[in-house]
Amino acid sequence: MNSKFISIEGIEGAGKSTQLAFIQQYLQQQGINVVVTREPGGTELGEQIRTLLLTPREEGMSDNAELLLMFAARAEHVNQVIRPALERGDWVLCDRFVDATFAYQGGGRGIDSSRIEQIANWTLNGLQTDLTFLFDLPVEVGQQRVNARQGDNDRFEQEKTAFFQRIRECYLQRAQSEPNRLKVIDSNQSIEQIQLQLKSILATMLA
Ligand code: Z5A
Repeated sequence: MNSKFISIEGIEGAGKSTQLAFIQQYLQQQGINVVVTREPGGTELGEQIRTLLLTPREEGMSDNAELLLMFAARAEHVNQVIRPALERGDWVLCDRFVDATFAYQGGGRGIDSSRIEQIANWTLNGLQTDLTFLFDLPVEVGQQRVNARQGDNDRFEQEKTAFFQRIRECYLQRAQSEPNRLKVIDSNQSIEQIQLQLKSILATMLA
């Protein structure tokens, strides 16, 4: 079986982390070697950049600095982890990839998507996911789930509802324009119902 690159996306609280373990386990049961990783992060440098990006800072961070840090972490991640794994024939399961940048820095922050596209072309050299699960749910539901968790909010979680609305819309638009790659999962269902849907999409991919 040829290697495949799968990512999972969604607004905060959409249930990505919850379903990541399920997808990993399902693929492993099919005899597939899966490399599980995340963005921003996935390498030593990338994890340091993640801390810079997520830690709230009094002086703030410019939108361009945020965008370029996302791609700096991603360039390292692609070179050190994702491409080598795909070349070995492993599958890669990544918690967020470039769709997140279009949604958060594009939709959320308002950076022109053509600028993001330029940097993506330059740093990724054509790499794109084979399949992306978009966990979709109303922003208020995601926020309630996140608020019910313990711990401080990170720099993104401190943003207002309108920011996440724009992100959700941008994700859904991308899914509409690339329906074969981006599969929308209604995440306002039970964990078990979602898993049935995931299983059916993965089984089709494996067939
Ligand atoms: N970011 C960016 O701006 N640009 C980029 O290019 C990239 C990232 C790559 C970190 O991402 C931040 O980086 C992110 C976007 C930005 N900021 N935000 N927001 P992250 O993925 O590490 O962080 P996150 O989105 O904040 O993850 P999260 O809050 O952990 O969400 P989640 O993984 O989707 O949710 P979860 O932990 O699986 O579930 C949340 C809670 O809901 C939990 O208590 C679950 O038990 C519960 N849950 C899950 N599913 C259900 C269902 N079906 N019903 C009821 N309850 C559920």
